[in-house]
Amino acid sequence: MTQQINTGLIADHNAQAAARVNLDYETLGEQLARRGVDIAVLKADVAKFAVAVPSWGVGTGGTRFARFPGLGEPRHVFDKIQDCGVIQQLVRCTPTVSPHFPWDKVSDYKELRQHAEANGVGFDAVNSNTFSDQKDQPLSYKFGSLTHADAGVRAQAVAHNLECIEIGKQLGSKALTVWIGDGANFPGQSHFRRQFERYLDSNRQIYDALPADWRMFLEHKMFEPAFYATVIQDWGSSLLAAQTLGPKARCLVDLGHHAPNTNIEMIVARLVHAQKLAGFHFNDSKYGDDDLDSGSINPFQLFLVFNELVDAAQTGAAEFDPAYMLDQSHNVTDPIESLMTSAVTVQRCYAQALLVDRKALTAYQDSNDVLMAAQTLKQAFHTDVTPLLQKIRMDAGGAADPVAAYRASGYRKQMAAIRPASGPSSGIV
Ligand code: AFD
Ligand code: MN
Ligand code: MN
Repeated sequence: MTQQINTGLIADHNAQAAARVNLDYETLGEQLARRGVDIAVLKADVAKFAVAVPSWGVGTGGTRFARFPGLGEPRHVFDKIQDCGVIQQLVRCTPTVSPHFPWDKVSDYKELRQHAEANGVGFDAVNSNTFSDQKDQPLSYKFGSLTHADAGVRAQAVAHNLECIEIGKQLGSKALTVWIGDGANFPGQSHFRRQFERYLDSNRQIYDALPADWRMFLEHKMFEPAFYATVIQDWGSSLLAAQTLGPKARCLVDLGHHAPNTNIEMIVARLVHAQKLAGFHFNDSKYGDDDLDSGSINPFQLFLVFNELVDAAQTGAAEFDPAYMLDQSHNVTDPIESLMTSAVTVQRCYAQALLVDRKALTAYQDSNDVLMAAQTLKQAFHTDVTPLLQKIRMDAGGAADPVAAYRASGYRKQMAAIRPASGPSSGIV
């Protein structure tokens, strides 16, 4: 296996941190023992947690206004996979990459799979792209794709999704994520019901081509690029579509795809109830689809989402097997640093949610002790599980402090010398 970051450097970094981490871990263990929690059991559980990294996330993103490229950006999917390998090497909770097509198209997928294996990562859900036109594409998606009024455009969009499934099979994926930008920018532009029916009809053809052990993740998004109405704009439309299509279709929740202040954790609870929760695209936002680092704006919301997930797992909710992915765009930070930080943040929220005293919470809920119910959640949220996460990483060969080890490695500088600068470009969405 190719280890991009010198393993000796990580070992030295960890050796310097070991005494402090061990002491903090012991102290945390004592605190948790007083609450009836065995830290060793917690550690074993949290060590199993994994979140996928989006292949597009390791490149520098941009806004509608501009894209300011970073140093040593990946030139192609092989570079992207290598960067994802670095993330996994240091954080040890990101063993898979979610690729996006046609962006990540190659001529030899066996070679790509081997390259991923060599970099210590596998593949997660494949993502299709019918929200932008590609060079040499016969028909345009300007006015929609899977829901386009023209049957020819719909057929082209369906064919692209079928191709994604074929590629995914070769990469070892088990799911296809479908997000479309289709909708309308002006009242009257499209017929709401007919457009939704066309969505179902197109997706039916994709659904029918899914292998038996595959799932189809339907991702809703409130707005953008359609600013008046988006076909799958909310979890209601997504659920309706998933229920119409069948058991393999499920609803994917991207945290940035809701109106500000939406109670996302409650949407999660509803989707669990309906046995239709596909999984997540984690990111954070203040205003819209900001794609900021997970937990950077509202970590409590992320914790509350995990509170629902842990509750669902512990109560044995049916058909409950969510897929976890990051979906972020990094405009002003080093993407590798942001993705590592987010992966650890998501893992942290999972650990904190495991600390909720559920027996006590249920008793407080049933006796209408509102204040203590809220305090029970807060007690878990306020627990600093940093030493637990550090210990898990160090035991697995990762770094006590992934960002510090990454900076010390000089990886970005090395890449800047190999990978040519892409130069400033106009904005992307
Ligand atoms: C979109 C969605 C979706 C998509 C991505 C493309 O979040 O997951 O694949 O952006 O950049 O807003
Ligand atoms: Mn997303
Ligand atoms: Mn998004």
